[in-house]
Amino acid sequence: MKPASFCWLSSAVLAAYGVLVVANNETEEIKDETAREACPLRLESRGKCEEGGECPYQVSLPPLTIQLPRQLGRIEEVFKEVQNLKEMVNSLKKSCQDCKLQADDSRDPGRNGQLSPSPGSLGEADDNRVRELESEVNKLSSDLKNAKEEIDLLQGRLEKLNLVNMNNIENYVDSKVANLTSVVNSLDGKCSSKCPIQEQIQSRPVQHLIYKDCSDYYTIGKRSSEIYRVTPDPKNSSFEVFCDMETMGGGWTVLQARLDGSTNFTRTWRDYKVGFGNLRREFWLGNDKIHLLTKSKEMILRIDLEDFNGVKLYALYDQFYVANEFLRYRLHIGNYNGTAGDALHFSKHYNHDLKFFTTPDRDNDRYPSGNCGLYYSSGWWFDACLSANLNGKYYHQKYRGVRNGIFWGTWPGISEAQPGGYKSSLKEAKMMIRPKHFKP
Ligand SMILES: *[C@@H]1O[C@H](CO)[C@@H](O)[C@H](O)[C@H]1NC(C)=O
Ligand SMILES: *[C@@H]1O[C@H](CO)[C@@H](O)[C@H](O)[C@H]1NC(C)=O
Ligand SMILES: *[C@@H]1O[C@H](CO)[C@@H](O)[C@H](O)[C@H]1NC(C)=O
Ligand SMILES: *[C@@H]1O[C@H](CO)[C@@H](O)[C@H](O)[C@H]1NC(C)=O
Ligand SMILES: *[C@@H]1O[C@H](CO)[C@@H](O)[C@H](O)[C@H]1NC(C)=O
Ligand SMILES: [Ca+2]
Repeated sequence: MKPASFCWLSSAVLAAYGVLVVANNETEEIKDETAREACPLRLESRGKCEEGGECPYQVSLPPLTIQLPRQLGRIEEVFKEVQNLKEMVNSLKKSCQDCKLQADDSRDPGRNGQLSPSPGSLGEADDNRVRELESEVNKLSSDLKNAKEEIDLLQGRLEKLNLVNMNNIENYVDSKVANLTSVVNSLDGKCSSKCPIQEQIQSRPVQHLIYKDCSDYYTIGKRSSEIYRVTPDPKNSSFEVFCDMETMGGGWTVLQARLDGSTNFTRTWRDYKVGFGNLRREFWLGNDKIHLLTKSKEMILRIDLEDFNGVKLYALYDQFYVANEFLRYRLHIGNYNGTAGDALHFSKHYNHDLKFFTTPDRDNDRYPSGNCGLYYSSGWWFDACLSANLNGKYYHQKYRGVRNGIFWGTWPGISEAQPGGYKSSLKEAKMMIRPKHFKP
């Protein structure tokens, strides 16, 4: 199943980006395990600059064959290669210009009587050739960039598709087991004193149950908001989470909570990966755990927010998925509903959907000249940079300077200028998820 999807993806990409010249037989190329890494462009220095003559560097570009590696993860390397090519062409251009200047310098009248072709015109020809090359490489580079973005997207979808299929079966088995437990639990209540064999039945199945998230605890009758142990992926470890069994019917697994500034959220990639804080107060559950929870079932996200005036609003997204670490915990978020406004899709330029996770020590954002995580003291799915940042600094009152507080860009009045340039931060924030098809 896996190889088939790979091939489908590869040929889809190859078909879509036919601009790239693919060597010989496409199908053979796809099967080829080893992606060629050699740089197809050769830049050769041919000794010293000839007097007033041609540029001593030679580029051999054709047949300009760029191979899309079979392993999609390698596309990034190819992209880098093309960047290198581009830089090489740039430096080539520079050295040709230098060469031309040198040539001009050495064109002293009477220095020697040799009749040489006008260096000026030759230099221009060189320039033109280089410019052509440059634009070709630029085009190639942007094609490849598009391909890369498309692949990232497809890869995310593919990952989910596979999981959906796999989880259909897992969910079916799990729901059967959950049903069994609830039956056992209800039996349990009925025959408390009699039934000598009852104790045997009582404890056994419960031990073997797998609770993937808080909604499973809700299903077996748990109604108190508490810490529970969940196992979203039976092949992976189990861990503790805080379950909200009250909001909108309950069954919510809480991913993040802010309420009093007791936990510092300016943290490293490693900290955001494994999680930090206190599950009963302020915490980040951890990106690996969030990934496991969101790949286990189709999840919806609820965000509850409160400001210092006691205004409480919420945002609901009908899909929420966080990719794995290899895909830099990319965020996938669905349609909005709620009262707080859709700050995660604020505008075309501020959109947190499909963005990678960035921390002060790991820059995956879309801001080219700096690290949004460092600037805004947070780990988040930064764009360039933000219209929402729920992991910002905790401020107990209004603050000035960089807007690095807990921020939701569609909060009523948030963008209105305040006297003295003060900004307000949110007082409480909470992010939690629940299976899409869960009915409390
Ligand atoms: C090219 O691919 C086709 C289809 O898979 C295959 O039948 C053919 O043998 C290949 N040709 C070469 C030269 O490898
Ligand atoms: C458990 O399964 C039985 C039989 O399939 C069904 O009648 C019952 O409603 C189920 N209970 C729950 C809690 O899903
Ligand atoms: C939070 O941690 C960061 C990084 O370790 C540190 O620079 C900052 O001072 C801490 N903030 C508080 C309020 O302790
Ligand atoms: C468990 O999940 C983590 C986080 O996604 C992953 O890195 C790890 O490889 C998984 N382990 C197993 C045994 O699947
Ligand atoms: C948003 O939620 C409300 C309340 O649950 C519901 O009535 C409404 O249809 C939803 N709107 C959309 C667009 O889903
Ligand atoms: Ca950056």
